[in-house]
Amino acid sequence: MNRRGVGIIGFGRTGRGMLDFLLNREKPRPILLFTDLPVSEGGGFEEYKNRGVEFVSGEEGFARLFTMETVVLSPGVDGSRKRFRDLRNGNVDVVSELEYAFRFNRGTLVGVTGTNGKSTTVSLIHHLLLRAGKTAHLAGNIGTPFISLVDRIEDEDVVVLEISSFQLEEIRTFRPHVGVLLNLTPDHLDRYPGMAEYAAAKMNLFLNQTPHDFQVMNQDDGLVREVHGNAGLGRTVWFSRSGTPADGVYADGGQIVLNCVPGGDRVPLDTFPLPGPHNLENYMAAAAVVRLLGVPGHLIAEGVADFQGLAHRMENVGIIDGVRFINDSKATNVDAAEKAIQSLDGEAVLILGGKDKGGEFSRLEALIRRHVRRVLLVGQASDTIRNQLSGISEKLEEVADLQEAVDRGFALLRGGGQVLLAPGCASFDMFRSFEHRGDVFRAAVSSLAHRLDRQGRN
Ligand code: UMA
Repeated sequence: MNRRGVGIIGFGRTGRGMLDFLLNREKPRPILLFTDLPVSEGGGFEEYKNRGVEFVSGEEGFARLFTMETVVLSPGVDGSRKRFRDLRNGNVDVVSELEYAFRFNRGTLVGVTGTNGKSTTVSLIHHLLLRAGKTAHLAGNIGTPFISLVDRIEDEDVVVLEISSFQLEEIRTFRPHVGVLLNLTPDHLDRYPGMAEYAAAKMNLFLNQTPHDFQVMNQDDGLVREVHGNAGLGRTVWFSRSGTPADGVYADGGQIVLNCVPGGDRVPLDTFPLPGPHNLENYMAAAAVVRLLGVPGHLIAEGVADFQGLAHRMENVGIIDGVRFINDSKATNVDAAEKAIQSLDGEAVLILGGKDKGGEFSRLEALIRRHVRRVLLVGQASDTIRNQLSGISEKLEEVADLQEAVDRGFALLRGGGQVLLAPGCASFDMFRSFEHRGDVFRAAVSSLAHRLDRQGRN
């Protein structure tokens, strides 16, 4: 069969990024956009149609994909489903957007994966590279698809990619010069049969590396150490909070030792503004990456000191009468919620819940006992969480929404403490995204402040 054209599955950020790239540059014919979900008017739909994109759906639409040379999957689309296997068996080149974009890339690639801390780490790497005077781009799971900026990348540029396991599922040639695996804990078990499959997808990051490439990995994470043997040919640079890996990166006497380059280097620990042990790991990984890319220790030290952190990650959204409200809406799995709780200091109320992803909330029981006065449950997963935390049922209370959670948390802690939103769940039961959930939480805190203000004045 004479195959022609490119098919794209999904009309989200990835699908639109692909369409823009193809229409502006490659102009293959035809361009098919397939989606399972109804495509609403707007969002560029009419414009794309007018520029020649064919929108298809249903079995008939899917059959058209068998005539395509390449089919690009959006990350939210599960490529292990039978119909995608059939496409592959029909000799269609089925790839992820990451793989597709890589084929046009000219810059040096840094790819960061792991269950948690990816966004903070890529943002810090990006910040440190810019502060050191390099031209650096930030893309991937953090929001902008790689394909949307690949055309702007010059030979000397560095591209820092946040990469999810979904994006690594359909990889052929994709090869980051520096790959980072931050940690591996249960997540997305609604998509993968088990941890082995999830970890295997993550390990694709290192699949095509050569001995000139680097694998920056967390030595303190048992599962990372276990899967490390499958990590291809790149040189491993371990980082560790507790050990002193040879030729690696570790903490020593208030500094981070960067022995990943000949002669080594050191950067201070105390100027790094983000709290908690997990952020120390993110810092170590980021410092290792930029040092490997030639940024000297003194410039890393300068850059770290003015790094702002990110919205929705342990973000302080306000203090009302001594009660601090912390937005960690990005804690979309149990492990991330656990890390957030570990960073708490003093009296606390925790808001948990949302759309369950198969997480094991029972793991949090001991930690909650120690650090949390009351857990407020919100959203679809409330019953599941209640069942899993039955040993501490006296600490659990259900609320209808985030406004009630904020008001109740404040009432419980009058006099001082912290209300932490670290849901341990996806946001899609009540919100468009974790950002939307965090914004609603921030607005609920402002609303409480206004109401109290008015009461105070009356
Ligand atoms: N669709 C189908 N069939 C499906 C699923 C989706 O047709 O079975 C279509 C629908 O038309 C839908 C569209 O696909 O509108 C959406 O595609 P998508 O879910 O892949 O979302 P994008 O808008 O393309 O965003 C994706 C990432 N989303 C997911 O991985 C679910 C974004 O990560 C990423 O920022 C963006 O690409 C740019 O690279 C978000 C995310 O939730 C933040 N990531 C997960 C996480 O961090 O836990 C992995």
